Amino acid sequence: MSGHSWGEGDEAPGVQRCHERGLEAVRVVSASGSLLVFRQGAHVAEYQPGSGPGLLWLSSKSRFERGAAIRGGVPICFPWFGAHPSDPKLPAHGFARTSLFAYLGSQALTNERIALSFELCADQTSRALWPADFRARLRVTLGDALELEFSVRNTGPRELDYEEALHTYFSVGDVRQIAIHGLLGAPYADKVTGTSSVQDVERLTIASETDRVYESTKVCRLVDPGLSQQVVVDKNGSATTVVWNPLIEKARRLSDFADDEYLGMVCIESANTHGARIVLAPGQEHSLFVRLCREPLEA
Ligand code: TA6
Repeated sequence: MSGHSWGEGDEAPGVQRCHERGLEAVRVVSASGSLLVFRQGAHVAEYQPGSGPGLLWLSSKSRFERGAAIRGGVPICFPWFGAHPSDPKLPAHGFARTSLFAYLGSQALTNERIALSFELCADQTSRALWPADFRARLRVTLGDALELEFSVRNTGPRELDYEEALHTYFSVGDVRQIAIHGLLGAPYADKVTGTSSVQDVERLTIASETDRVYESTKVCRLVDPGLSQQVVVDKNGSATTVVWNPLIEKARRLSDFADDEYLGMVCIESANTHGARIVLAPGQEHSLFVRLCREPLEA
């Protein structure tokens, strides 16, 4: 799918179209922090809130080539999550993350917030992979937090049925010391053991390969003693929260993941998958909204 434009218009203060690692990108630098979004996949790759380390993890082994998935940041998974349900040759997590979005431009908003917008519309390439008509947009807003809104409109005459995720990779000090709060009581599918269970403790910690799909609409809090911070992951329009860390064995099997990098990351993904698919009638639209905010560790 090709984008329609590379944004010829004027930009908001601090916004610059650029090339990073050979790919078209948009960089924002403002009093609130900095942001880098690749046009391919409308992929938010870097986010640095104010001072302190970047919030998002990016593998040192990630590929940055047209059509290749970027390992880290916030991949957009659409219109399916994980492996394609019937064709293993199709890319995991759908085609949006390797498609060239159109860059629609930037906007200066109140409270010195800056918003970037990207769009992907169905075309013959996408229809060969998924026979549907859609208009997908990502709006990224940099302010005292990072807000991402992924919206899909059904522009065709038939019902649209899809899965989606903002597959966020967070940087952590040491994954063995973190705890994820907010999932207590949520049922989940454990993709490592193939079983189903319910989160029965408040603090979800990572001691082995973890790949869990929670039925949860709630706010999560990533408590990270290693970086002396916590990150609040708030969301709307998402019925599923996925928590993933490959730990060492799976990390070793991934070519774009250095063997010891699993220690410095965890995915908390805001999704609609595993029974929480989105179904849109012609003309209907759905938005998945995520707000990421770094806070000091609570005393
Ligand atoms: O979100 C968890 C997951 O589905 C895992 O099963 C693992 O495959 C991870 O995504 C990585 O996906 P990717 O396609 O980015 O390699």
